[in-house]
Amino acid sequence: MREQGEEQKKLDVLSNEVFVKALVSSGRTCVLVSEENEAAIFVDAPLRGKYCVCFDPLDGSSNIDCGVSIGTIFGIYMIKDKDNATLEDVLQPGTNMIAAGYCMYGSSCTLVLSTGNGVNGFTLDPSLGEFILTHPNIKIPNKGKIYSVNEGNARNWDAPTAKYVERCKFPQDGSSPKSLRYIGSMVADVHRTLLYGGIFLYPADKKSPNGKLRVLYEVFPMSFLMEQAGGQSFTGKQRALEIVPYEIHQRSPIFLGSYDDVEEIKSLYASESSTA
Ligand code: P6P
Repeated sequence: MREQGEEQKKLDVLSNEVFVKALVSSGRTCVLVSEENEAAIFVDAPLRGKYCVCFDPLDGSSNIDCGVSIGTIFGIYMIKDKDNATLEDVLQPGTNMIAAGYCMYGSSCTLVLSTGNGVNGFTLDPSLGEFILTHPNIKIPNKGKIYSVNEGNARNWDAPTAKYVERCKFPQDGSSPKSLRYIGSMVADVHRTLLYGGIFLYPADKKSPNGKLRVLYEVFPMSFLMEQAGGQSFTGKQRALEIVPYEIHQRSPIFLGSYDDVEEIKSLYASESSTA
C-alpha cells in the first residue's frame, strides 16, 4: 500500500525490486546483473548461493500502456568460488550459461526455459497457481516465413543486412516473400519466432555500431534457447554465445531464429568479409 505522497513507481523499477529481493533471499544466488542496476549486486556472504543470475526484469516495458506482451529474460551461470565472487563470474561467454529462459506476460503467463537439455514451455494456471507443461520439447522449424526487424532503421543498415531484408521482400529463387512481423518487445518477437520459425534481427547500424540489445540478459538467454531448440544465433561476426563480454551492460547485434534463415545471413556477411 502506497504511503500518502509516495510517488508511484514505474513497473520496471518495481519488478526489479521484486526480483532482486526474491533472488537474494532465496539463498541460491551470489552475483546478480540487472538491466535496472548500473553495478552488479554481490550477495552478502550468509545468503550466498552458487548461481549468478543476469536478468532484464521487465523487457519491453515501454509497451505496457498499449497492452503489448512484455517479459522477464534471464540467463544463469554457476559461480566459480562463492567465497571469492568477482565480476569475472558474469563476464563469461554465453556457452558457459547453465540455464536461460523468459517469462512472457500477455494473454497468458508463459515461462519458456532450458537447462541445457532442450526447451520446454509452461503456462500459468491461475486457478492452481502452478505452471503447467504446455509446450514440451519446443523445436524451431528449420526455415520460416517471417522476418522480424525494425524497418525504420533501414537507412542505417550495413550492406549484408540490407541485402538480406531485400531478399525477404523480393526473393530471387521464385519463393514467396516472407511476412514482416515486428512487435518491438523482444520476448514477444522471439516467442513467435521460436514457435512459428523465421528470423529476428536487431542489427548494428550507423547510429548503434553494437546494436541495441544487451549481451548478458537479452542476447545470451535468447541465443541459448534458440540453439537448444535447433535454431541458431549470430552477431554478424560470430556465434552469439561465443561473445566474451568485457562489460556487464555491453550490447551486440543479433540475428537469431530458424537454422536455415540465419545461415543465409551468415553467408552474406561471409561473402562481404571475403571481398573486403
Ligand atoms: P526498437 C524494448 O525496448 C527492447 O529492448 C526489446 O524488447 C525490443 O526488441 C527492442 O528494444 C525494440 O527496439 O528500437 O525497435 O524500438
